[in-house]
Amino acid sequence: MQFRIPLLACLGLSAALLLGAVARAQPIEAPVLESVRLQSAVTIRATLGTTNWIMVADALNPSAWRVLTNVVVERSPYVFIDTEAASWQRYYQVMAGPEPPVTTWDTNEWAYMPPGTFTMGSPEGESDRDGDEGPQTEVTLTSGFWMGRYEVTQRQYLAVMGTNPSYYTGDLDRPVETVTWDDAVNYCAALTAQERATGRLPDGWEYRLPTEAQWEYACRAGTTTQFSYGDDPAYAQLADYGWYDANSGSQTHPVGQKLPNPWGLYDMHGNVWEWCLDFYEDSLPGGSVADPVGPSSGSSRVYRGGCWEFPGQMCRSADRRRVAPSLTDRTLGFRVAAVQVR
Ligand SMILES: [Ca+2]
Ligand SMILES: [Ca+2]
Repeated sequence: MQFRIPLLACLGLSAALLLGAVARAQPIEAPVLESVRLQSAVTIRATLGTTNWIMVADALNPSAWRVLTNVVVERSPYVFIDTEAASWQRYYQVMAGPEPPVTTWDTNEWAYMPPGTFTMGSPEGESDRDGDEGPQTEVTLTSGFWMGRYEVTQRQYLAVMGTNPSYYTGDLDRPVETVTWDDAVNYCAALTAQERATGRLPDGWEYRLPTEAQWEYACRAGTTTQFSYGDDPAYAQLADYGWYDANSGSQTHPVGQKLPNPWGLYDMHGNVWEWCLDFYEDSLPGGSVADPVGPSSGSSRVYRGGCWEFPGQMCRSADRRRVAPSLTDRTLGFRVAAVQVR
């Protein structure tokens, strides 16, 4: 008699994956179930020293691949343990990375955004589109960067800055809000100084607000639809991915409670709006551009992604908002990128 535990696997693009899950049969004695596996062990065979991305998809939706993490293969075969909940019912594949990114960051907190090209802005026919979401622009980001999987929490802000300006207190895992653009920039600078002092931040890297293009690239995660999970003109699925006026109960919520986007980022749609680095301009540049940083001067800064207080249309991937950088609001927070500066 055998016990089979339902692990699902599909073979990868560049290396075979083996998922082992069969308890050893004892043909004569009564069967004993020695352990129940709650995690998946994924075996990778690949060239030593190469970086490989482990991709996962929900068993019910195998087309929705996302990057779980990247690993540098130091021996082959290499065994990777997926520690996330419900890992036993996932599909896996592994893809070769373009080059080894710096692997300083804890992949539970940070996701690597590979260099690439995407279409920024929305098509003219997109439902509930605003006029400043065009013309659609082909944007190339020539460097990979790391993006916080979560909005900066009150716990993180308090640890770095020593204060918590937030309106919705009572749970430090809620996102920090009621921060000016300068507060957000100062947090990034303080975090950079702190992590440099401890030797955790590699030379040539710093923490920064994402540019608006980096933010939308990370939000879209390879998608071209209204949301990173597809088109949803009636906002029928948005509650699975974010907090907005229809489901928030008029307040922020602890980060990371909804489904992530395809690159493993949480709350890119809703919860708190997120400051970006750029000054606001009422149109996109159009054509093809590389590493855009927005206009060189202006009176307002960009913020993106929708929030708990406003309708679903403002949570769309392309939606843009602006405000004076000195303003604070209980709907407005930020997330941090780690970028290479030289
Ligand atoms: Ca958000
Ligand atoms: Ca807008």
